[in-house]
Amino acid sequence: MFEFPKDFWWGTSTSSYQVEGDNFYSDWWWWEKERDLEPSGKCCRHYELYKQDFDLAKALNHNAHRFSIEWARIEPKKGFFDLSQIQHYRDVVISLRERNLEPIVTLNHFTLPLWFVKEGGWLNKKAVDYFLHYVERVVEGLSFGVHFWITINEPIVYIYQSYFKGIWPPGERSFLKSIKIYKRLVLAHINSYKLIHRIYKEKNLNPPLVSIAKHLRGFSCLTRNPYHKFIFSFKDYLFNFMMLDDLIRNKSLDFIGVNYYTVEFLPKNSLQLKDIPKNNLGWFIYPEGLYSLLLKLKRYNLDIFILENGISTGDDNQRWSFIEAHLKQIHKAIEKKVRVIGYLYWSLLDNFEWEKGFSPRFGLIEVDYQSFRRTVRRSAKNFSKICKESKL
Ligand code: IFM
Repeated sequence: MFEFPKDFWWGTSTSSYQVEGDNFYSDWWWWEKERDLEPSGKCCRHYELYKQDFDLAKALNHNAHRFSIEWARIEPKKGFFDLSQIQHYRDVVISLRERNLEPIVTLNHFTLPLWFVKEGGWLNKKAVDYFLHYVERVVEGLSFGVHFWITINEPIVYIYQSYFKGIWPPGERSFLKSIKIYKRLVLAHINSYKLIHRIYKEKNLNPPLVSIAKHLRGFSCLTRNPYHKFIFSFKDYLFNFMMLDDLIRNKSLDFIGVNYYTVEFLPKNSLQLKDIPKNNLGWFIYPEGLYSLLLKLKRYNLDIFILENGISTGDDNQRWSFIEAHLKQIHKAIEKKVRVIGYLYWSLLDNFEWEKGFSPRFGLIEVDYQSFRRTVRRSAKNFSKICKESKL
């Protein structure tokens, strides 16, 4: 029996662009056409169907839900803030609260308003100011019901895909620009952190808890080869810990938000790898990697919130084993006094997986993209038992 703390947060994560539909003013809407990708279109129609989706989350015994705000809806044109959209997200927060689901709100989950990107995106010297104007409006509007804020989702993944590999908008491939963006995102986070805390203070609200969602990837070296070891410890630092160190040095994290999916092995042709299972996107399934990372995070002496962990698979039994195995590793870490406070599965619904379109199926709930009908998967029902009793 694996018992989790009584006040543990249990639930799922989503992001606006990946579920809402019709995000006309976002950079991705333009990018899909630019690169001839599968269009996100109506997506899961979650923008209209969110109450029905939250009913399902409540029925599945969740007590928390992470979602993101689409900046391009709030500010579709530079300097024009659409109050009806702020009202929409206020209603989302109210709906979650009515169902006893703790809202965990992400301010930026990869997508940006097209006007911002056309003005140079994060490379523009005024980018951080633009972001802060948006953050201020949203936090002013939603502070009444939100305690947990995530400023930026997976900043290093964003930099890698958008400025290094060039497969996400704006499609740049430049090491120098990647470094510039890194600095901008760090600044955007630190300033947002201060701004959010200031707004809560001015309103005499309890201090919020602010963090980022840090994608952590396991790096596991299967040889004693010192060159391999060096490469991996460097990658581990660059991808996993460099930004956390920067943000913690600047006292701008109230807890650590972790997204964990997979691990990289070296050497890539090792015979041992044939026994390690993969998801249907070819990512290794390696729950032990999460355990090692959690132990490494212990040095920061902060609470840790697993904000994403999930699998794309056509086999729902495999999804369930994935969840179970990761929860066991989290439990093991808690026994080692790592302060994990919650677990959110990615994702509540099947959704739009960026350049891969709709074929990956990450959801606890299946979405029929013709009828928009939702079907609760067996894994969701199994997970709901854990959420109810806080034990496995
Ligand atoms: O779908 C993404 C999400 O947007 C960010 N984290 C990883 C997920 C699965 O790839």
